[in-house]
Amino acid sequence: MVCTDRTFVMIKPDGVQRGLIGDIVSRFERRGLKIVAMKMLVVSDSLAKKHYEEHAAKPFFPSLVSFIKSGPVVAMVVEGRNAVPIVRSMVGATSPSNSSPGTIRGDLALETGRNVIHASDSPESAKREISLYFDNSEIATYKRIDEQWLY
Ligand code: RTP
Ligand code: MG
Repeated sequence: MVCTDRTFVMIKPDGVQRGLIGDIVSRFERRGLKIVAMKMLVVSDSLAKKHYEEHAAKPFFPSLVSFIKSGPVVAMVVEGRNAVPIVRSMVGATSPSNSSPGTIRGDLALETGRNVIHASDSPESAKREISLYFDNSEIATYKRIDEQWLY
């Protein structure tokens, strides 16, 4: 049975500037996850603050917000069974020094403040973050040719 669990993923400004978009998208595609929405944008101050509002009181909040606004990002909606935990496990730990090789941060990043990618940490966060970045009309419905072998 095809599944529609969805998560929100964003390649951060460092990932875009370092030319890592293709590598990162390819990992999700090869895993069997389906990209159902994707766009490049520069995040506004208000959107950055809303996105990371859970961290508003933390000392790193101002630098996190200014980093997220510092260049274009690639925002995506990724779909597939257990998409939220699977994508988090592919992303790795918040600190790249704790991220295993084979994860995106473990392969591609060195510092917590430059950790290449964001992914939702729960289905509730995914729903909230998807609606911050995408209208329903921007999310595609289609069948991937390998779906009958994935599920
Ligand atoms: P993200 O939300 O970006 O996917 O990262 P995460 O869930 O792995 O980590 P989270 O705790 O949500 O933190 C959000 C981002 O804030 C920066 N950060 N800096 N101690 C620090 O300096 C610190 N802690 C977190 C990181 O860029 C992290 O991804
Ligand atoms: Mg987080």
